[in-house]
Amino acid sequence: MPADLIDLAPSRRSMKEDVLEGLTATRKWLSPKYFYDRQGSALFDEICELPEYYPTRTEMGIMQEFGPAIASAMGPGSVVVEFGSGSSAKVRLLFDMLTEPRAYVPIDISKDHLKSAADGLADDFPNLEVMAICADFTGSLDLNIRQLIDGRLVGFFPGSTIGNFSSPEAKDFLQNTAALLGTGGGLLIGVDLHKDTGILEAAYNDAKGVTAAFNLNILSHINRELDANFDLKRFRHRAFYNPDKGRVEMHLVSTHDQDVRVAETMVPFAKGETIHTENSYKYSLDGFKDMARSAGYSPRQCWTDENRLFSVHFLEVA
Ligand code: AVJ
Repeated sequence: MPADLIDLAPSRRSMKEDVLEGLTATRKWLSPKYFYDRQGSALFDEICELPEYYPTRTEMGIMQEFGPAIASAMGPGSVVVEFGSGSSAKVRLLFDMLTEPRAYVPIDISKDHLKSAADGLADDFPNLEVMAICADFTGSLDLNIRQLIDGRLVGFFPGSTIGNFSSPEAKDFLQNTAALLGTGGGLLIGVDLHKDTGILEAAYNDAKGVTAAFNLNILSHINRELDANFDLKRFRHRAFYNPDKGRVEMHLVSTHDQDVRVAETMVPFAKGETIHTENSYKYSLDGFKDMARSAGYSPRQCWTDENRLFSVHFLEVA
């Protein structure tokens, strides 16, 4: 049976406003949410398989190793709400270990990808009610899931997607999810940890160039969606660790002086000027727990791999 889909996708107009705001700023930037068109979502799935990209494999290892403890923290009969579900690969691991999960509510901005992932999951778990929601989960989610489905709401936010947010944004996100999940609700969240710069920089500069293609694809997405004329051969991928900010930054560097048209606006680039496309913040275990507390959660348990590369936390709405 195909999954239900509720479409709250943001309009084209808001993408245009966002993109032009970023590209007309003194230091140009784009929101990483625009990486994820069909092609970008597929490239991200490819990144997750790369030997240099440790987060996916490490997080899945943690979930497998501590499966029984995670399942008992989440409890039986839960409604799993996934923020930024993508291909829904990790949640399969979760459904294999949970006791009688009641429903799955994947929320993602990429509609086609969301629909096919939700249908696949509904096929493979016939007892599970699947209700997909196409929406931008970075906004305050004006959604009453409890009205749609009953059961304990447990959020799932794997992959250290929270790393894309600055600390006020991360705190906002946690506050919004706590409100959405409600008293008694929980959140299982993957958080990437501080580590050696060499490991971090390799993870965002893979030898096959998949991360570079993923970064550049944001320009194709803008070309198609906003009738722009970026020449992808005139931009280059750059990623590095910024130790002062505790984050990996990705940029697109203009290799020439050039003018690019985006909708009706001409955007000038100097040679060497960059568009800042992503931040990926890294945390300490205590730093993350402190933030969770300040946002209205009680940290209950956390699990890591033996090299302390990555962490998975279970929080309860306080
Ligand atoms: C999905 C935001 C967790 O920051 O590691 C992977 C995205 N960017 N390679 C990350 C990403 C470049 C990823 N997150």
